[in-house]
Amino acid sequence: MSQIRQVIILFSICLLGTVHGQGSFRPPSIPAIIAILRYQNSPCTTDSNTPGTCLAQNDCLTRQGTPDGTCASGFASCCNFKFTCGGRTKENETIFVNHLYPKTDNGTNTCQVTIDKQPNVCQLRLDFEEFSLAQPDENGQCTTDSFMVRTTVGERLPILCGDNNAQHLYVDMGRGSANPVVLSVVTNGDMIGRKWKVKINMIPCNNLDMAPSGCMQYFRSPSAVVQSFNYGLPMEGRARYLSNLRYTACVRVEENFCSIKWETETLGSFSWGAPFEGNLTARGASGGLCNVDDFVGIDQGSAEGSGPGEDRLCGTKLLQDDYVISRSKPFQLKVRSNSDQKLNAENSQHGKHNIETLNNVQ
Ligand SMILES: [Ca+2]
Repeated sequence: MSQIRQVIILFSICLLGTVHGQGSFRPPSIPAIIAILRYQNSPCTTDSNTPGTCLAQNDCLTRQGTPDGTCASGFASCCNFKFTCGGRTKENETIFVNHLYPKTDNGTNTCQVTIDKQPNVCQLRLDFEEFSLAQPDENGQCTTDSFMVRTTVGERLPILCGDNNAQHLYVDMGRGSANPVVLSVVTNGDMIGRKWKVKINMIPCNNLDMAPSGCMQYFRSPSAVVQSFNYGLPMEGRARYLSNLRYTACVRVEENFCSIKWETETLGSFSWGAPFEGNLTARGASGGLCNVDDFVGIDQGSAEGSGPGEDRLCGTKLLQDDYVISRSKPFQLKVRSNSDQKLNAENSQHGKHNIETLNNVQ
């Protein structure tokens, strides 16, 4: 079979040589033949910066792909099999993009793809390499645009919108279930151009890469930046973060590490729920004071890293010095927001942005 394909590729190249050579037949050089035979069907990167397959141009078109850049030292096409609206896959590392990617899409549309479950796959990891949808409304809800994950097992995942570049999600696929996971992006109106590029990784059951149960986000390095969805600069009269959130971000506990320090990257990069204290010298609130609105949960959190600490933090600062130390394992950050964003919007709250570092404290 592969020999037949090689013959077809060589024939295609000869034909192209004839056309471009304006009638004078120029056989491909020996290095060209070697390059084509060596690289055909191998992975390449398209000009759109997505994974492609190296094929002779005619072969790419026959297989419903789009030639998008070159490979095999320029003798063949990097064939782009774009996975977009209406697609269905069971392949690892598939990349879901908007219809016109790398250009933006606008208008009203529903774009849906289906990921079939393989028997040995238990989780998906979705990496938002690019993600730009309309901002949430004044209630913090994704009413203009929304990104949804539908699954029949595990926790319900939040509906997302706004800017979420570099964010990720873990999706539970269950062990026995054969039900697929459906990703859908619903957009409304022509106000903005939308763009997304979501890498879909399939994680085998019992694999070390699996996120612990209940962790919708999982950070596996000793230091990482943990942002709320749609984190960004404050917007006057709008809350950037989403309402109705209930999820947990987890950090892997490294060997011999006893505590975790959650620290804001810059002063004022934490603003989550009442009280709305504009004075940065003021203390952030904790404990029962946070029950009235949105909060983040860190078990046994305190500035000293000792004692019972607090498990709920809120306001415009993390405790008194914008950091919290916790010795409670596993290392988790629970994120909660209610359905009422009126006061959050009036105070232009923008979310949370933490750098976490681990301390090797005995
Ligand atoms: Ca709220």
